Formats: sequence, C-alpha cells, structure tokens
Amino acid sequence: MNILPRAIRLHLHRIPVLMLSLAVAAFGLLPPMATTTALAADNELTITIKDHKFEPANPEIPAGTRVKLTVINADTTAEEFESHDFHVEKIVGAGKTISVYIGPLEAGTYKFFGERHESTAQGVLTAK
Ligand SMILES: [Cu+2]
Repeated sequence: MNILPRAIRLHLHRIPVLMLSLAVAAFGLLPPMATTTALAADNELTITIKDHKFEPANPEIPAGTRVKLTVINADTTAEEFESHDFHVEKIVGAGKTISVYIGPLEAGTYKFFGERHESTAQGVLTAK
C-alpha cells in the first residue's frame, strides 16, 4: 500500500530535476557559447608595420588567453618582429603578413620591436 504513493512522490520529485536539467541546458550552456563567440574577436590582434612604426603601438589583449597575433608589413623592406617579453621572433617580408599565437599572458606590459628598425619600431602590448 505504501509503494504506490511513494512511487508517485518519487516521480513528482523528478520533475524539478528535469526542469533543472532543462534550465541548465537552456541557461547554463547558452551563455558560455555566447561568451566564446564574443571572445573570439578579442582573441585576435592585428598589428601593421608602416613607415617602420607599429599601428597600433600600444595594443591591448585579454590576460590569461591565447591570442592570434597577425603582423602585416606594409613597408617595402623586410622587418623582424620581435619580443623577448612574449617570445616571438619572426621575419615579415616586405608586403607580407605573418601570424603567431601568443600567451596566455599574465596581466602586465610586454615590449615588442622591429629589430631592423629599432629606433622607430617600438611597441608595448598590455594584457589585462
Ligand atoms: Cu631577432
């Protein structure tokens, strides 16, 4: 006699669990997906070299995240994009583009420079 009411009670108790599961599926999974989409744009940084200077010279990236860095050399001479702080050393031919992954970097500032035109090609990357 006790089995039936107990079975119904257990069944009813599963409904909130099901609703919680749906809530997690709907509201738990969607925001992270949206966040991932939003971060995708932040996870890419493009720096252009023009007249042996960087544009932007003081870019910002999110800390703690791997970032795809693209360097476009708009000059008619090759440059060597280099940073001891975030460990990149890569030649960018005249009119060429290179891409490297940097980080994840801790919050802070990181110098970079063009080794072939160091007097003007200077930049500071900020991770925050
Ligand atoms: Cu070098």
